[in-house]
Amino acid sequence: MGKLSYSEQASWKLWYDRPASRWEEALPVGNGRIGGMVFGGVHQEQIALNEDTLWSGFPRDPQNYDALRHLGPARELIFAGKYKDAERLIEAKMLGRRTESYQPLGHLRLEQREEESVGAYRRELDLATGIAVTNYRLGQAEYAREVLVSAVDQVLAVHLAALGDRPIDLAALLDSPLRHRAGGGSGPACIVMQGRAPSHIADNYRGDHPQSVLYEEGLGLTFEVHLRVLLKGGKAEVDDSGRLTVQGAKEVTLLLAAATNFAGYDAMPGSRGANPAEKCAAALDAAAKLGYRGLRERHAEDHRRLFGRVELQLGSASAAADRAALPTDERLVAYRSGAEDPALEALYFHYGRYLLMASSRPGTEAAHLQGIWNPHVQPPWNCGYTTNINTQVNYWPAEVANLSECHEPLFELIRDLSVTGARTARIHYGCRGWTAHHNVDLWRQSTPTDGEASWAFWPMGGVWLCRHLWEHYRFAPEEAFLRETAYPLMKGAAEFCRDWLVSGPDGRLVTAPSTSPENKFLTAEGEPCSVSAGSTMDLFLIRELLEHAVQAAELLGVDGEWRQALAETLERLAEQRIGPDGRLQEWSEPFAEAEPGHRHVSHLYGFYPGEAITLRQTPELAEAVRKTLDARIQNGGGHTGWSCAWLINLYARLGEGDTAHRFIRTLLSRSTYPNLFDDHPPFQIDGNFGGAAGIAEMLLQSHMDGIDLLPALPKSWASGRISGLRARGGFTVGMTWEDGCLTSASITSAAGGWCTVRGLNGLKVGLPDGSTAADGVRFRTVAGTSYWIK
Ligand code: FUC
Repeated sequence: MGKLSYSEQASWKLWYDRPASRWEEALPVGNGRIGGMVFGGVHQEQIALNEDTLWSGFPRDPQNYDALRHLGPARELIFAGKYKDAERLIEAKMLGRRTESYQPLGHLRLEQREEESVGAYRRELDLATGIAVTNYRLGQAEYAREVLVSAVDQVLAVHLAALGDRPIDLAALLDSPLRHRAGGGSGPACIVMQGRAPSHIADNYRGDHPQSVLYEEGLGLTFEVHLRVLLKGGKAEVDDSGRLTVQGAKEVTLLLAAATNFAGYDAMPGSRGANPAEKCAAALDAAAKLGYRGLRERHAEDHRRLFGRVELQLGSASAAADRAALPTDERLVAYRSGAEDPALEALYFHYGRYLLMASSRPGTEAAHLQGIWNPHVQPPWNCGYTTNINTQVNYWPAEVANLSECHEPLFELIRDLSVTGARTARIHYGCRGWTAHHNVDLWRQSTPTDGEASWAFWPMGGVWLCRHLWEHYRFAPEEAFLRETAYPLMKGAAEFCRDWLVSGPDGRLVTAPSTSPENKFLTAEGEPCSVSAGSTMDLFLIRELLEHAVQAAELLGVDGEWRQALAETLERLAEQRIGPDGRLQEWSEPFAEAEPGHRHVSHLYGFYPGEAITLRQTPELAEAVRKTLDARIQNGGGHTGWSCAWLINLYARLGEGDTAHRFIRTLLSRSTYPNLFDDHPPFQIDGNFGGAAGIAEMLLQSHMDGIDLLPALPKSWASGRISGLRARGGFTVGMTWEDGCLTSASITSAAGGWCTVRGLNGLKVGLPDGSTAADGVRFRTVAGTSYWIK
């Protein structure tokens, strides 16, 4: 990345003129594993901490050994049209236990002298460097405090410097809402906090209810947080309670390491040599040798390597600089009351990329409902992996927004689920292959949870997740990944689908019991019910996975007979239907919806993220999608953050840039906190990721056998430029546009192969032999070559 101009730098910052007064105003930092929420307080600073393996629970067997006995009877009830009875049977006999909860680690708290007045205050998060900075004046002295979490060196670092000759005096301490004790560590300048996570959380109230937080002896994870101080001048000491005081320093660096005794989803905590104390000490020893400057440099370089791949500017640079002069919370308020601010929308896109980098890096746990940031012992929805929409939305931007390696933790999760889910497939359903349901936790629970069938009974979680493996391969076509990682997992999930499908009354293959995530229809008696046969989403998911598995097997030249068997299953698989009202039916019957404005639009899966329906190849079905969307929205659909973000992506695929943009406005105005976190409500990070993916989808699509440039450009983004977006086939794309028209573009091929570009607006693709390719004309690319469009 070249040197940034001032306006560009400013447009990559969130900034505020006062400290955060609540968690949702604090600024997130993270390295995929350790997360911090920086409040930017002056006399009292707090950084809320997280570590991504700190969950309640321990490995146990969640299978319901009774479930299988009831599968046959449930199917009979469904095919006899007794849907409500089938639902009751499932809820009584075929479900499982709730998943565990992601836990907060605690706080690093800093205190500075209270007696002096504060001035010249500013706190910011620089997305381009991954550093949160708080500047302030206390009395006559100016202070600058920086916070970063290094992915290279696995520590959180706080650096405080005073300008002029004022010495720094401060106190630092660690605490946690979990059971813990803190005290001095080895050496005068160390604090160690040791604690335990609950062995089980029995209910997910919104808010903390201590009576359902269990600490059973010898069960549950333990954690350690170690803090070490490096000083320039002055002295430090720690008292028995673990309070560290620094006096008279010129510069202070606090290094914090955190770890748990997590030893894998399938091993008791502390086994396999997992030792959090050693891990923390090793990270701090190495970081202390580097010192703050060394750490900062290595962090900034690593951060820029990923973040700097994509640049987006919407609207003019001068307008962006004007808007960025306002504190981000005030800017959001102005936007909410109607101000045009394309640069804020671009900032939201960059923030989505930043958040993915900060919450999901190779070797870490995948990003869950809150990424890695969570202050609650009993978080909303356990802060888990909800795989009937939310977990997947988190990763929608991963490939297109050029953060392919941040996708990897999801693949590890899928790999684990293929193991636990093979038991569930066999024990719950008598099927081969593997399955996962709607909620997954650190322990890779693959069974249904307890609760209602409408959400808990959904054995399609693994099928949807497999789409991510195939997409990763399409964006970066590397055969080794396909052969070693993607294909075996896809094959197992496809194997489950084949066994799971049954012949319906008309002889076509359907799923039964089947639900359409979280929505209900009205039975003939007018009762809301979730269970029937062959929901549209199930059919889309299974068709897509089987087709991908066939293609993958062909590419790899393996499993000829099995491929044939899949092709036969595909022949017999039931199809989605258009209802009498012209909408895509959500269920196999044209049932009335119990909630016509439901937030899930599961039956549109085949349009986005799937591509069974496209504007060009199946225009009639695309029209049914449009009608379905219109009806949902008229009835209040899209009301949660992620649901609104899904609409952005769907309208982008419909080529309706202005409507997509209207939902960007809705997302930012209605579902966004001052720190730009998505407000589901409450905080849920999928809206951030889905929104970022939607912005990319408006500018570039590559799901229709070629690359579509600016397929859904709204009027409000009349001019702009982007570089570094990725397209399927291994291409990287840059574009500039003015007055709503493409003015130049470039396409770089990583893997060679054929390429077709559309949306050229009269421009041509220049080829190495001096000839050109026009809109929609296929040309062969050479790996490592860039093609200019002028
Ligand atoms: C599903 C969604 C909710 C929420 C929850 C975590 O249940 O329907 O809106 O996102 O997951």
